[in-house]
Amino acid sequence: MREDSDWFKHEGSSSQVEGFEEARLAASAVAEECQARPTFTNVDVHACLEFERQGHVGLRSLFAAGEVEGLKQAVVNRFQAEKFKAYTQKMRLFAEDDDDEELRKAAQNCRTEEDAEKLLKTWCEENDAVVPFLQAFNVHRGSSEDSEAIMSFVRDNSMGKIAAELMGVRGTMLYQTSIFYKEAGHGETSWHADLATSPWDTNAMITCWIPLTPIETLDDSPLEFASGSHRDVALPYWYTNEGMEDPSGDPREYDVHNHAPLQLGDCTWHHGWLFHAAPPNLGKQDRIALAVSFVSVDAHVLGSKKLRRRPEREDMESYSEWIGEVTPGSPARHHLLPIIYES
Ligand SMILES: O=C(O)CCC(=O)C(=O)O
Ligand SMILES: [Fe+2]
Repeated sequence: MREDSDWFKHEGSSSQVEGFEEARLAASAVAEECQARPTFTNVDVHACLEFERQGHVGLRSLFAAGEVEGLKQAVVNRFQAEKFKAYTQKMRLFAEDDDDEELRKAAQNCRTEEDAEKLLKTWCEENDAVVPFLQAFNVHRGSSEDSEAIMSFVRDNSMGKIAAELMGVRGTMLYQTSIFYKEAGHGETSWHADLATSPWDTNAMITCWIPLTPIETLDDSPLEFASGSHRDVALPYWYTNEGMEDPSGDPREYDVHNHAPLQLGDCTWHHGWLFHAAPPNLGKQDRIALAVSFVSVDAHVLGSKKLRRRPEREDMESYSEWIGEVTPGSPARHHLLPIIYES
């Protein structure tokens, strides 16, 4: 045997041995310190890795079920208060998609919730359309008891910090809250990426989707995610909106994943560029969810120069109150975009 093949067994001098011992002690002190102060204080490192790779992660029992019951009550109350707006928002979108000036005017002239509901239902019947869901934005704003309960839920559960840890950013702003109210029989939520509808020039946006009714199976309309699509720069670069309509089909054939069953207290988090959708609500109950979206404190507001495209218009109501009061192309600072976590 050659002498140098035995190198790892050599005893070395006593000072070398002491050096190794010192290094070992130092390494174990670092390990202990890391255990005492882990980098990810709220989120397990595996969850961070899954989010990084797949663009989504399910966090089970993140919230206490009893607290979610309280949140549900506040959300339902806020939805009742915003229902008229939710009907007219849907009609505006249908009118835009179908270039239907008559519907746009009729929606504008509606004065009561009953009239708006009737107009939407009649239009859908006549046009063979199914309402996918009703949506109410920014239900955490305002000084009502219910808005304050929603805002407290976000803060008390350190949601801004969890968002920062999952995205790997130093801080987060609360961008929007959104109720998705899918009555029994309402249709599918089509494939989309949230950042395509938002006025942000960033990769750092995340949404926590909190089901407020139990989701047992696909029939209860959980979110479905095209795993890994948040990293697919080629998809939006080469394809038109129509070409990206179904990322689970040709040409991408993404793995489509959902996190059902989801109990009260469970939630899912998805990246702003991740394609996601939801099947129709075939269950017997209404399906209610609250989506809470965060962006990095360093996120820039989208400018208007040399853009390939502009944000799709679905979420315009959500940011119309502040978009004119921030500097395009700069980090966003506005009282309607509260910084809720900074390390
Ligand atoms: O609840 C839904 O059907 C859609 C939710 C969604 O798209 C979101 O939270 O980003
Ligand atoms: Fe979405």
